[in-house]
Amino acid sequence: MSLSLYFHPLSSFCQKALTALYENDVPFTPELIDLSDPQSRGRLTALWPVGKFPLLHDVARGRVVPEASIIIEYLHQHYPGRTPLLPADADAAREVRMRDRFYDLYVNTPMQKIVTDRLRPEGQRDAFGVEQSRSQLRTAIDMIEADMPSRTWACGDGFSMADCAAAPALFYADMVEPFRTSHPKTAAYLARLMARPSYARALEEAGPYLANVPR
Ligand SMILES: N[C@@H](CCC(=O)N[C@@H](CS)C(=O)NCC(=O)O)C(=O)O
Repeated sequence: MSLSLYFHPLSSFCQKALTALYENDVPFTPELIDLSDPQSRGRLTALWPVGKFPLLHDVARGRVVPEASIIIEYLHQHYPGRTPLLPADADAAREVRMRDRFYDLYVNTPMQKIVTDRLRPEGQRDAFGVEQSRSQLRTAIDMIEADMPSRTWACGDGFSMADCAAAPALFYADMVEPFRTSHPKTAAYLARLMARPSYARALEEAGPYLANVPR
């Protein structure tokens, strides 16, 4: 098999890449990385010293592809399937990329800040940064709520890269800054994402690890 994905099932950015792979039934070898184990982490940093996952290794093409969005662009180009995760039309594709950035930068990133701060030792937490992230997350969720009534998926009727980004970002955002009661349209969108077989599979595989999310 040509493709290997270095990942952990609990990671939101890894779930984003997994959703894209599952959406088009792209075969790959799963390389599960435990970042707390130096040897396991070393398998990732040997290919990508930055040490962040997901990381795709295409052995046949001799390509190491980091960054979830870039992985999805790569899959779209070299391993296309029934769901075009980027539209052919350039304007529509730019809209997908914009919403993908929105979910990464203004939902996933602040959500991660809130979660990872809980892992810091007592006395080294960043209360100011966490409050900023909460505020950013609330603004983003308000924007999604205002936007969603007119759409099934992030950019309209077609499931795209932006939905791959939205699914794990919103799933974990709801754990740290619950919105299901206050933001019904966003909650309904998250329910659609969770019912989508590709994300449902990624979430099911994360199931055994979900208790490790710090609360
Ligand atoms: N910009 C990267 C972010 C990837 C990322 O932050 N991954 C997290 C897991 S969700 C990670 O590798 N964390 C490990 C670390 O920071 O040491 C992407 O879009 O793929």
